[in-house]
Amino acid sequence: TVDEEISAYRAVITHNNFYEFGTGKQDPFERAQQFKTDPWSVEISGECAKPGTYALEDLLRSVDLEERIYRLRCVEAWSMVVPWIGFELGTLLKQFEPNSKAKYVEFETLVDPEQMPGQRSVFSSIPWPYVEGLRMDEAMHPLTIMALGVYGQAMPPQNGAPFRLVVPWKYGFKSIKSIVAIRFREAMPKNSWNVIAPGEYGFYANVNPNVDHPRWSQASER
Ligand SMILES: Nc1nc2c(c(=O)[nH]1)N[C@H]1C(S)=C(S)[C@@H](COP(=O)(O)O)O[C@H]1N2
Ligand SMILES: [Mo]
Repeated sequence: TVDEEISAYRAVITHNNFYEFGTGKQDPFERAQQFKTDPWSVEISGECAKPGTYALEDLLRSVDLEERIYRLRCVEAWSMVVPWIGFELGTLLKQFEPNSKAKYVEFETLVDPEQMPGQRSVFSSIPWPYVEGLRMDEAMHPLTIMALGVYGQAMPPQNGAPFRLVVPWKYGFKSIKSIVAIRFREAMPKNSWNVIAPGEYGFYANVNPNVDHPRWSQASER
C-alpha cells in the first residue's frame, strides 16, 4: 500500500499511454476495446533451461494472485495510484530456470497492425515491437509484478491486457503492456524509449525527482 488515495477508476482506464493504439491519451480507451487477448501465448527464450511457447493459462497455473497498491509515475510527470492484481515476476521467471548467463530479462509487446491502429501508421512513432528490459536482480525483486488486473477485475485492454509488467520504482515506460515474449539475455536489452531518444530516456529509468528530464522538471508530479 501507499500513503495516498487510490486514483479514480475512470482516470486509470481512460488516460493511458499505449502507443500501439495511438499517441493520444484517450486513444487506447477508444480503440482497444475489441482487442483479442484469449487465446494468448508467450514465447520464452534465451539463457534458460526451459525455453518454449507457453499458453498464458499454463503459465498462470501456479501463481498466487494478490493486490498491490502502487504509484505509477509516467516520465511525463503525471502519476496515478493504482490497485493492481498480479503476482511476483520472480516466481514466474524461476519456472524457466535461468542460467548464470542470464544477466537481463527482455520483454516484447504484441505486433498486430490489424488490431493495433498505432502500428499501421506510416509515420509510426516507434519501431515495433515495443521492447523493455530489466536487470536480473530488478526482475527478481519482490516488488516487481506482472499484473493481470486493476480494481479487482481483469486487466482492461488499454491498460495492457492480458498481462503487463509493473515496476513501481521506475518510470511508467518500463512497465510494458500486453507481453508476448520474455527473453533471458547476457547483454543489456535495447529498450524502445532509449532507442528512440537516448538523450532523454535511459535503461534504468528509476524515478528520481532530483534529476530533471532534459525538457521538463521532475521535482513534482501531477
Ligand atoms: N507496449 C507498450 N507498453 C507501454 C506503453 C506503450 O506505449 N506500449 N507505454 C508505457 C508508458 S509511457 C506508461 S506511463 C505506462 C502507462 O500505463 P497505464 O496506461 O496503465 O497508466 O505504460 C507503459 N507501457
Ligand atoms: Mo510514460
